[in-house]
Amino acid sequence: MALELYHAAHSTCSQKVRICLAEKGLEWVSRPVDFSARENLSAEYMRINPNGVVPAFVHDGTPIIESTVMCEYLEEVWPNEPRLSPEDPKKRAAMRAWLRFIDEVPSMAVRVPSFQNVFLDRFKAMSKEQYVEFRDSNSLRRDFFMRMNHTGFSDDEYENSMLQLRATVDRMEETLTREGPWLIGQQFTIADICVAPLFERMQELALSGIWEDAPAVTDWFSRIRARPSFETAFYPGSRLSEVYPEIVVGLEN
Ligand SMILES: N[C@@H](CCC(=O)N[C@@H](CS)C(=O)NCC(=O)O)C(=O)O
Repeated sequence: MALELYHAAHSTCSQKVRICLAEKGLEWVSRPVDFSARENLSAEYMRINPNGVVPAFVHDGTPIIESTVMCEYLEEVWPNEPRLSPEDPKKRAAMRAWLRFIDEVPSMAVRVPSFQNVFLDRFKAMSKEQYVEFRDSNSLRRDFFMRMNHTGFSDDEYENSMLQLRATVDRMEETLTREGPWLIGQQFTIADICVAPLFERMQELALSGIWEDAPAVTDWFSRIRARPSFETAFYPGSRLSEVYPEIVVGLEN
């Protein structure tokens, strides 16, 4: 069964699907999407993912989009290799609540420091007119690029994203302390997978101080990083520090 993954090496949403694929031991065909060439907004790609974002995969000719939905799809089509969701409906509901929270809160919040501290230079290099043209070419993301503006997010917006990331850590710390070692107790699930690349991103952005006083989260992150699937998903060249070495190294100081 051919599984073609449209993705970007350093995109956190792509990384979570790649962890899931690696956990399941599935073969896939790589279809890289180049943001700088705006391939994500090309008519050809928009036929696969009308949201103009990565990842997406095409499985036996059918496009499947939304990274969390894609992880759940993999779980449904390949349920036991290994199982990555609980059988008990109450625990499944708890997992899905985490997935919703992860999509709505930290996945959104982490974009602010990512763009502010790393990707912004790419936009600053544009003239005002080029930026407006770029911003307006993507109606679904226009609001985000309005808020970022040509010169960066407001202090309030940046602070708000930090508070949301900290609230995520607090919620995870409480859950992991009460019923770890994973977010859904004994079972490693898609919920752990979906939030892990956000921690890797924060670490690369020199934001690991957000969880330095959260021992259960620190332990959770080191265990998830030690899984072979993590290494497979973060193949050489897929870390932010490899794509933007000159910027990310500067963040450490
Ligand atoms: N809800 C979507 C979000 C996907 C998303 O935002 N992808 C980012 C990369 S992580 C993207 O494609 N960005 C394109 C851009 O910045 O123009 C999902 O989870 O698949």
